Amino acid sequence: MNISNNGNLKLAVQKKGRLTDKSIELLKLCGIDIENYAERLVVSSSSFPLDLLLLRDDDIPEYVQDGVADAGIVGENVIVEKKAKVETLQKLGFGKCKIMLAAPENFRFEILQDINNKTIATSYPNILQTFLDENNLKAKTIEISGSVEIAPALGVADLICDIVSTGTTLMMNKLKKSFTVYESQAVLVCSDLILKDEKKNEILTELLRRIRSVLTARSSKYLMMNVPIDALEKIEKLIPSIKSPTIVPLADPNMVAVHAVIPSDLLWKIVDQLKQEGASGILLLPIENMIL
Ligand code: PRT
Ligand code: ZN
Repeated sequence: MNISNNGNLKLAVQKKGRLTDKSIELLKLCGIDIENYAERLVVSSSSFPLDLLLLRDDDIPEYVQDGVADAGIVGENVIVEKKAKVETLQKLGFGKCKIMLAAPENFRFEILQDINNKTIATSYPNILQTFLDENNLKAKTIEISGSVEIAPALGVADLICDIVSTGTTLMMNKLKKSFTVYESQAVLVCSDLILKDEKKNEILTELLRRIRSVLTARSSKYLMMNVPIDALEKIEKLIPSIKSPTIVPLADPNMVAVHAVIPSDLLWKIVDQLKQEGASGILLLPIENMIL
């Protein structure tokens, strides 16, 4: 069957790069198996009506905008830079990075206005220009497609505006980061054209439902602990769980087991108070999925 009209949802993901493994892993957690994708441009899932299009990330916004792909997973930075007319459905919580201004150590950079009349090298001229306009700044921008961080050392630019994640690249090039121009993460986007196709819309809605379930599960943990019955009321107040906690009787009539779904970072904030109230045997377990 011709892949272009087999009725499957066409989802574009990055072929080989920082977003590839996390995109495939997310789909897997959604029950969408993709096999042998490394050497292929198009792969169909064996467990969901979806064809994966493996593309360079820079091409994804346009492919989705034009409806060649129905949806895509790509960095927000690329969508905004390409000014793509697509709909953002969901932030995905990976591929997080900042586009920042950074300057050589001897550049006096205290206030934003210090960049007025300076030259800035960047791979993101549109995002930078929007930032300059919004802040009433005037600087010259030079577009460079790779290794932006060496531009100041080459004398091509006074400073740079580039993606920063850990900051190691800047440090190695003796650049100091200063202002954040844009914050990005991977997002699921879709084409406006998909609205006309009822069947594909249904598949996309199901994909989005599964993705949201996985993301909710990721940000939650399953807490189990034993607590004295007398302390139950106080302990329940400490746990604003999604549903009221499950209380299970124990052999000791003065104790109960409490099970609750809690936000991942909550336990560390309340653990001392829980212990003070007599909680013991505290276990925190990962949740693989939460059906919404
Ligand atoms: O081949 P293709 O065109 O598909 O890939 P690519 O090389 O253009 O993109 P890739 O795989 O590098 O990045 C894909 C997306 O990941 C980006 O569009 C961002 O949304 C996101 N992302 C997250 C990053 C980073 N973190 C990141 N650190 N993209 C790039 N970097 C680079 C940055 O350009 C700089 O050179 O890493 C360096 C800085 O990293 P640190 O950790 O040293 O600060
Ligand atoms: Zn790219």
